Amino acid sequence: ERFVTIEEMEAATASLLENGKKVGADSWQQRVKNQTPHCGFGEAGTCCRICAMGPCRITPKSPRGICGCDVHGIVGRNFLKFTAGGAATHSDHGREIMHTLHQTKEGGNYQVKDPEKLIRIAHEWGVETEGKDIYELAHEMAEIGLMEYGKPFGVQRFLKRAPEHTQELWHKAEIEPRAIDREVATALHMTHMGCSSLPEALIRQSLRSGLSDGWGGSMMGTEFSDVMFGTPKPVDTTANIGVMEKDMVNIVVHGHDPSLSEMIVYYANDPEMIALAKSVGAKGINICGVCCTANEVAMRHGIPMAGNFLTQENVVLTGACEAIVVDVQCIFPALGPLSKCFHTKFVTTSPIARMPDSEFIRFSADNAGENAKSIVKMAVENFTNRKTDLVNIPNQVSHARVGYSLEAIVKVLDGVANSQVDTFGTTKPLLECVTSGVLRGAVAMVGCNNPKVRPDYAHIELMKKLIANDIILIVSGCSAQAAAKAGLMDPVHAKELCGAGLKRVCELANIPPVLHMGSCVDISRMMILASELSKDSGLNISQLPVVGCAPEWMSEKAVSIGNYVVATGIDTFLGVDPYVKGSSEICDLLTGEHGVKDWVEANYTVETDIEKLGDLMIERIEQKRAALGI
Ligand code: NFS
Ligand code: SF4
Repeated sequence: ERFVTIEEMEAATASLLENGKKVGADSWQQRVKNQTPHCGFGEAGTCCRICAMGPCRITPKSPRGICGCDVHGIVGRNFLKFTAGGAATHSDHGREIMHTLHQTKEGGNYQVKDPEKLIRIAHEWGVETEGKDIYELAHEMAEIGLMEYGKPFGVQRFLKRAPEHTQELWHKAEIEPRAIDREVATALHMTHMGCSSLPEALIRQSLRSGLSDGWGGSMMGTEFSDVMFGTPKPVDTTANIGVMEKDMVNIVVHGHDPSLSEMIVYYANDPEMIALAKSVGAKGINICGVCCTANEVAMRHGIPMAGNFLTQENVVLTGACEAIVVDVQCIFPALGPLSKCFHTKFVTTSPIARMPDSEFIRFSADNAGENAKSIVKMAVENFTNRKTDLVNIPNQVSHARVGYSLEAIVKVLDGVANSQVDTFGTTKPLLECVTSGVLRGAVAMVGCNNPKVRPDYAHIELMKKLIANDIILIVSGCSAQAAAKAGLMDPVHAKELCGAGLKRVCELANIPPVLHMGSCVDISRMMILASELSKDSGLNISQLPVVGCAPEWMSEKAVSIGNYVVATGIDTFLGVDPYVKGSSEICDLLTGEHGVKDWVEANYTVETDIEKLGDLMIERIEQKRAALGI
């Protein structure tokens, strides 16, 4: 199959829900019905429950809370808290990676696979590398990186990667992020009862704590994951629910930190484990992924992607999932009771994400090998408990080429470069395509699914519309999986959906029109790409015909991302309102001409009509082109 339509995917989900009914399984589709309509105060952001005099709800009759806070202060505080939650989460993932880096050793569970990248970052950070053993350097870098979380003075080291102009804007706006934990703590301090209720101050701190994520915690997560597990290169894989194998032991990895999934992948290839799988009647062991973990292992090992956020229950509903192994973030607590309806083992591994009805196998750098092996073994032994009459794997699989790290993009661009040698190894060939109009621009599409938007529909339809208009897509997170499932990353066929210019670029560079850049922490890669484009063109980031989009976002992390993408100078388009519509002042600051736009030269657009959202992005890209006279 070339392309899988949204209707076909929905039909597959319907058949899986039927499967679930046979065993009395609950589903998010049902729970959405139970929760609708949502509380109007919560949706507008006008409910405050940060002190015990409340909760206070703002209405025309009661325009202020008991403390006297008005609606703008309440909405602004809620927005900042939401951001801080996301920044803390991404950054803590980055911190775990730094701890893993600190545990690397020759021949150990974790090693340095990209020493060149480690040395490159060490030089950037002014760390002496001469005469040092690579593991000695890794440990030193880990300690310095961990200090970025709590250092008493100074700002984030990676800010220097941004163009000078961007750094100046941050400095002037007083939003350069200091220690990462400090920005989270400052946000929580500001939002305590009786602290900040001035909208401008709350939004400035939202940008600042977002930046501490994108140019701090997430960037470290990405960069040092590459150091340990390898910098992604283009690799072919498959996506959609049909990647689960009827005759094999299926282990689904779900969550975010590659420290877990890398080890599971390793032991699934262990001859001893494969022999064990054969001895229980399976043809082998099939690992597939869900959510950002899927992105991590797809990009580095070509592991198939079974689904994204709102299809996480589907993998269990196939009746063919021996184990779903999770670490942190975006894991439905529903997986506990759901797995009980089938033979599936639901294995939690992190003290950060403990859930009822799961088997907890605590995972850490020193026991990673043993524990990964015992999880794989548990899954294999569970194969014989499968109820064959409940097995239903919809036959939907798409081909996808993934693995477009910045390093990989620069390399493929050499394919479209003209003979001028000075363009090799830079983003200049891409800029040439944009300047000449062969490409109109680029959209960074990211983020989750949300039942408020027809799941995957917005991602897929917007991408199709954009590539037909010669706009190249750079994607990550669950958006990337939506694209892969639909066939939009098919290296052979996806270009058929493009306008003539983009099609030509795909042919020359041998790339799909939708480039998979990784997980959500990898949106930091997009920030570096934008910076490189700016430096190579001499334009400010905000002048580039590039916008960001999260059409179906749902998590706190997504709001943190939105804030750092905007703060980096990239206009950002959302398909779901971040609970701010209750305050005209907050909306003006975020979406108007004289709020964040005055500080960082970019702002938000919120539009829940997806068709319109696409038109607005194209319009913005064309405006930026017109302003440049191209
Ligand atoms: Ni991103 Fe990854 Fe997906 Fe949304 Fe969740 S998996 S970090 S938050 S749901 S894109
Ligand atoms: Fe109400 Fe003010 Fe307390 Fe919020 S901080 S719950 S608005 S009294």
